[in-house]
Amino acid sequence: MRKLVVGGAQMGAIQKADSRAHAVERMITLLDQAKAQGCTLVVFPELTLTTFFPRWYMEDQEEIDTWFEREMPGPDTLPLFDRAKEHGVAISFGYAELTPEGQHFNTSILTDRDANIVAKYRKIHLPGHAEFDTERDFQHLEKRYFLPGNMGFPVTRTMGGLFGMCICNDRRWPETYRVMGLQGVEMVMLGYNTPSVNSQKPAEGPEERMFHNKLVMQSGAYQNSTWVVGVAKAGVEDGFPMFGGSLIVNPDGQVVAEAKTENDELIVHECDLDDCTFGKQTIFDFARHRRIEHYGTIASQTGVIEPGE
Ligand code: ING
Repeated sequence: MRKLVVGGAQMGAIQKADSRAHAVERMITLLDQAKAQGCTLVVFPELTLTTFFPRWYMEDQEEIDTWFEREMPGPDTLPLFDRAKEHGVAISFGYAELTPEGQHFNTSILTDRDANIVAKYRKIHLPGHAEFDTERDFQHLEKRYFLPGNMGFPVTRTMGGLFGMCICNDRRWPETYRVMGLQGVEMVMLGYNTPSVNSQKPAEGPEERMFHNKLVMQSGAYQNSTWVVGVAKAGVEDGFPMFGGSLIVNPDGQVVAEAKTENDELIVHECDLDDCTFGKQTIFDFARHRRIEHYGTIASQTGVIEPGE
């Protein structure tokens, strides 16, 4: 058995005026709760240090850059790394990364239990748009503020298993899980900031969006026989609602832990990485069952090409 007690540290709303230091204090409180419940790994949301700023249209790059971290850990996040090291708890969380070369990414990291960063991921599937969209009830400008990730979907051997990360919209794309599945991933950690309503389809409310949220993470887990830990930043940020629904899914696709609120809330589950083995050796033994000679278009074609009339 390769058991580890995993915490999903859902964060409630972070207002535009809130400081990073305040967000980190809340993260540390959740980390302390996780330690008290025996967690050795805690997963936090996407962009967990600030409000979801891609909802705001900005033109001035200096203003945009105020939402990004130039170093990790930096002065605001060092207290989090120090407490994680003190507790001997590995952490994964998302933030906006500004590289020394001036590139902007929606990034997530994973540390070991000594607070050393052992893996980094940069969000590949960027939803939304790059210019102000008058048709939307609210903006979703990730294509304006971030570059697509340039690190692929890496899987890292750590804590006795194989761990991978993705971020928010990535969870809706089966390719995300399969590329990690083809590396033997046993736990996918992801954070998300998902509006409770569809800015382009007002009729699509929280219930349907929560259905999709669970559907994609349960499918990804089952079809690749891996654990999935999905953690929300939820609540109402400056009037804009985002849903919660943080959850832990086992390799059979079953939800084994789920948040009940849209506030700071810790969910915890003891995950046995060996539970991935049966699926990987039977129904999803990729080497025995996949027929890649028929899959070419998945990697060679971006959009739809319909058959001729
Ligand atoms: N947020 C949303 C997400 O993928 C979205 C954007 C919502 C896209 C609903 C499509 C449908 O959960 C982020 N940050 O990607």
